[in-house]
Amino acid sequence: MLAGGVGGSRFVRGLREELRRRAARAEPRPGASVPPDQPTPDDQVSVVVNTGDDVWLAGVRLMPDFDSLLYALAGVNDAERGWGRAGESERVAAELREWGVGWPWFTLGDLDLGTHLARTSWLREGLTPSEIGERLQRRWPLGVHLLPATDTEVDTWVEIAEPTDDGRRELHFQEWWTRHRASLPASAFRQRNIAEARPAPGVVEAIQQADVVLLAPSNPVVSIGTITAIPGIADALRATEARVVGVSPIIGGKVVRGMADACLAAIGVETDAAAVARHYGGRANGGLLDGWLVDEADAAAVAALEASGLRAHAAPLWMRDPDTSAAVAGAALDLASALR
Ligand code: GDP
Ligand code: FO1
Ligand code: CA
Repeated sequence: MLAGGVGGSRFVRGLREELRRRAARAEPRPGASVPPDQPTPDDQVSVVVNTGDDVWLAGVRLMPDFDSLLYALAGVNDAERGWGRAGESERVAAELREWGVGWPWFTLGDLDLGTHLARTSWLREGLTPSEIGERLQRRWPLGVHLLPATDTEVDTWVEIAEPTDDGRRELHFQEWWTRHRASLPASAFRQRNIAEARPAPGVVEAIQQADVVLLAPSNPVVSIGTITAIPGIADALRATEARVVGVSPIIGGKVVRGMADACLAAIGVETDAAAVARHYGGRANGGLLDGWLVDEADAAAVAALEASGLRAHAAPLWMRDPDTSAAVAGAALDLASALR
């Protein structure tokens, strides 16, 4: 699976749940079934995680989407906020504000800072982000394997149409997204070092060896778009023998959560489930997708998508809880099976 933070977390948790249920159903012998609290084997699902949101701040390296997935799969996330740890405190952040270190509008929670300090310490010892990712996920039985998309720093910078009061035309994605809530019209997104970036070890192999590749209902521009901009990843998607199925993050012409519409507008793509599918493109025409899952509210788009050579299907796509999230993942797997 290719994934960003919030949409990615909900979908990955749904997929993990759906696979556990399918494994339990497939094992009819009493007493031998997979207990529901047992994780599926870690090598069954590989999640290729967006690294474009990553940033150096207050001397530490943040990997927000990786951490969102890590915390959500471990069950230690702040579900309401969508980022950071549950039961978080902010004593260090208050001190950093007093010192004028970091961004006053960006809070590094105390528990979360532990992760950033560990990561930064390991980076200084010479470990790569993907090696560090292995260490971080060893702490909890996640039931899936998380892989940063690349070990190269590819932080996303946003070119804004009008300069800021202090004359800047480019902001780090986190400043544009968090401080300005994506309200400054953007003219372009650029990932630093993207031309020199290489997929992290295991990423291309995971895509090549997959039974199914799923594009989570994540931000098509700054989450999925950053992953597929890493040289080698789009080629691996086009070449894999697996079916590639995407899940729409847009329902009824609106983003479900967040501000992805501001990102789509900047690259001239309508906030519309079918428009995002056309943006990804069909593999038959050099694009990325074999199949596209839309919400039932967008069922009218299915026929037109199919006429354009992409297999599409409508199913409920709101992920509110474990059941609805598992159902979305199940619908994506079913669509992939129907395409074989
Ligand atoms: P981020 O990194 O935190 O921005 O999260 P992602 O990139 O993984 O996903 C953001 C996208 O998830 C948004 O554009 C939302 O529209 C989408 N999303 C969030 N919740 C749902 C849901 O319940 N269903 C669907 N289909 N999409 C969702
Ligand atoms: N989002 C906010 O809206 N405000 C914050 O202060 C904030 C802090 C933060 C710290 C660590 C981290 O991993 C994520 C954090 N986020 C915060 C979320 C993050 O800015 C974005 O929502 C994602 O990068 C977009 O996916
Ligand atoms: Ca993100």
